[in-house]
Amino acid sequence: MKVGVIGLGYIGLPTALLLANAGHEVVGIDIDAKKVEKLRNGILPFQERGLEELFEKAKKNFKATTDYSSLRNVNAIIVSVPTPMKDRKMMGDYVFNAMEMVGKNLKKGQLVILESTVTPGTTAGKVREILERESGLKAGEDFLLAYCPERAIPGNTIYEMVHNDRIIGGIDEESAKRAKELYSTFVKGNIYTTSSTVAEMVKVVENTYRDVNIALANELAKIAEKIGVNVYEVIELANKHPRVNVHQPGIGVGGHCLPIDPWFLVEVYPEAKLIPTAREINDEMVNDVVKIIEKTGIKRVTIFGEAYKPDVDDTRESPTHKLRDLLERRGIEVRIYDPIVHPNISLDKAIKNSQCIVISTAHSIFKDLNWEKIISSLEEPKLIVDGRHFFEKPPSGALFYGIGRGDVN
Ligand code: SAJ
Repeated sequence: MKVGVIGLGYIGLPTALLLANAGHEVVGIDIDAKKVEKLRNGILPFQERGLEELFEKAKKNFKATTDYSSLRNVNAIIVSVPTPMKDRKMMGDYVFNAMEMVGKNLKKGQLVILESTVTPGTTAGKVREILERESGLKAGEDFLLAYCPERAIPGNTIYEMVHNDRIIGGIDEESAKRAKELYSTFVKGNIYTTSSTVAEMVKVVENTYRDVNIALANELAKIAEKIGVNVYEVIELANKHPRVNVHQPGIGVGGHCLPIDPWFLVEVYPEAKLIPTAREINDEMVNDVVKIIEKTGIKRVTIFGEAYKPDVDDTRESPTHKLRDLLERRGIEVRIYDPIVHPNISLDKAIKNSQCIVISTAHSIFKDLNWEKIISSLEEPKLIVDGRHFFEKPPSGALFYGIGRGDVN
C-alpha cells in the first residue's frame, strides 16, 4: 500500500520506517523543514535502538516531505503528532491542525488513523468533525477512521512496536478491520480490535495505571522511612505474590506520558480523586530531598541525571528540573551531570567544590564511576542523596539519605 505518516517523531518515524521495511511505499510528512532536510540527507533526528539499521533497510521505500498534497495518492494516512497538556487538559492543536490538512487532501476510500494519545472520545468527536467538514466526505461511508495508540517504551521502541500486542479502535468495524490489516504487515503481536473510544481510553489507562502504582510505591517509601525498613526489600518480597506488582519508588515521575496521560482521564471525569492524588504524591517526592539538603546547610549540589529515566537522552518533565528549581530558589548552587544528555560536560567540572550529590536518574554508566574518589573530592558536610535506589549499601565517607531507606537513613 501507499501510506502517508504525519509527524516524524519518536513514534511516527519508527512507524513510517517499519511500514516501509514491510514493503509499503511511505511518505513521511513533518512541519519541521530542518528535520525533513536531515532525513532526505540520510540523517536521523534522534537516537533510538535499531533505528539506524531500520532506516538503512527502509529508505528505498521512504521519502520525507513537508508537502501535504502528497497525501492525495496514498491509501492510508497515519497521524502521530504530539498532544501536550495545557492547564491539565489535552492541547489538541497539533492533532486538529494536522487533521485539517488531511481533510483538505482527503480522497474517497482512504483510511485515516490517529496514533497520538488523546482524551477519550476525540477520534469519533472532533477529529471526525474536522475531516468531514474539510473534505465534504462522510466518515464510515466515503472514508474510514481508526485509532491505534502506540505502546513502545522509549529506549526499546522498535522492538516493542513489532512485538507488543496492539489495540486498534474504529469508528466502525470496517475501519478497525482495515487498520488491523495495515498494522499486521509489521506487527507480530496480537492485534485486538474495538471502538475508537475504547482504544483511546485503553491507552491513557495503561500509563495512569503505572502512575497510580508508582504513587503507591512512593507512599510505601515514606512509611518505610518512618518505621525503619528498606522499602525496596518490602516491595521485592510483596511482589513474590503471584498477583502483586508494586512498582519502584523514586524521586519523581517524568517523561511525556505518565505525568500527562492521567489528566486526560480527569478531563472527562473531573470528580476523580485517586488519579489527581497520585499525581500529587509523585510530584511531591522531590520536596523531602530539598528538606534534607536544606537541613544540612548545604550550599552546592550536583544532580546526577537530567534524563527522565535511565539510559535515554529525553529530559521532558524530568524530576531533575523541579529539584533544580526548588534548590536554586533557596539560594543553593546547582549543577547537573548527565553524560548522555550533555556528553561534553566533564565529571570533574560538575562536582568541583560540590558538597552534595543527588542521584536523580540511575544511568547505567554511573555504576562504572569511582565513587570513593568522587566522595573524597566533595567538600564538607558531604551528603549523598539516592533518589533511585542506586546504592544497595550507603557509600562510606559521606552522610546518606535514600528514598525509602528507613533501614539506613
Ligand atoms: N518510574 C518510577 N518508578 C517505576 C517506573 C518508572 O518512578 O517503577 C519513573 C521513571 O523514572 C520515569 C517515569 O516514571 O521518570 C516514566 O517512566 P516509564 O518507564 O514508566 O515510562 P515511559 O514514560 O518511558 O513509557 C511509558 C510506557 N507505558 C507503559 O509502560 C504502560 C510506554 O509503554 C509508553 O509507550 C509510554 O509511556 C508512552 O509513550 O505513553
